[in-house]
Amino acid sequence: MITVFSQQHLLRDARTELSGGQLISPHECPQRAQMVLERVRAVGLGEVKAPQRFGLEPVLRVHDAGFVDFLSTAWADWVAAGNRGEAIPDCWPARRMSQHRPTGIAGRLGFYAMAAETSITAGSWEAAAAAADVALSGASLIGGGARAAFALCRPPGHHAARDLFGGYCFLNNAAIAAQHLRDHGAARVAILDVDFHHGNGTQDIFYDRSDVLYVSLHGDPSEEFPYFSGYADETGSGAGQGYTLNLPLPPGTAFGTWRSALDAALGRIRAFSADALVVSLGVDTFAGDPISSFKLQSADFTTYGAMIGGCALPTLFVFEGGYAVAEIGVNAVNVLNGFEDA
Ligand code: Q9C
Ligand code: ZN
Repeated sequence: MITVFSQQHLLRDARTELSGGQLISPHECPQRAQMVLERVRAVGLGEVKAPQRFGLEPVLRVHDAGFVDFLSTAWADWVAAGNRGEAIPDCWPARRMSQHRPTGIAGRLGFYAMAAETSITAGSWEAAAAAADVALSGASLIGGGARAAFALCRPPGHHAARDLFGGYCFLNNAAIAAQHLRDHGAARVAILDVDFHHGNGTQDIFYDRSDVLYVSLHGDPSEEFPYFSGYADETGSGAGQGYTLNLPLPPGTAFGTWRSALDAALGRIRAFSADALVVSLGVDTFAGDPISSFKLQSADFTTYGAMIGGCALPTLFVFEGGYAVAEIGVNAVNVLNGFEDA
């Protein structure tokens, strides 16, 4: 399968991540994508192509214009306001507070953030925009008849909602790709999110729609980030009722339990009779992941790739999380090899 990849991801290289009361070196680092690219080449997965440029129009099909404007100017505004460190929000529109959008940069940071670990830096916007182009290029390969494609993008996207960034995400690459498929002939698109974390952003974007099914396996939010989204009773609203399926799993879940949940997820996807499948491919379910608590082994990624291949749908893999950097390439590419051998 073709891999779409842009060197522009290197522009997202923050110095800080707020973690455990300290500013640490971010888990979501440039080396992640380089390791996956290296493995794609080592196993001869297929051609590696640069993305086409799509501009903002397909991004604005999914994201709020004020939010996109904020992301594209936040770093300049933060520096102009005299701040010396990276841009980190420190105040939110919490319960019973006003939902007015502030004018100053510190207020707008809190207004558009869903978490505080995703420092905004010089180049973050440019990298996020390139990641969306990578996902869109992958979508257009699928739309053009390819059986599968791999959008090797970073920063990741599934925590980014219509007007929220955080969880290492700025633009929702998978949602932008799914909407692009809808806008170019696919009547029904299924999204399968296998990242360890719940994709609150993707769920939110499609929550009231029946044309895009969202199905996620993830760490139970009562214990795991993003804490306030991903519960089993979130099933969609209005026309979208029944078109969101959350399968939260307890910390420590190993492959036996996880694959049963994947079977249930794939059953729902088959019943939906989608025209295309978008997989939010996070490999932070790996036993060695430093911020997650599932227990998948590297060989399990091959096994579940084959299970996804069994759906026989045109499939776009969009890269999301995974922070065990030494094993990230093997784990991600094992899914793709398992898929192709199915
Ligand atoms: N102290 C993705 O996998 N919380 N995002 C980390 C570590 C944020 C994960 C807590 C995790 C975000 C795309
Ligand atoms: Zn994750």
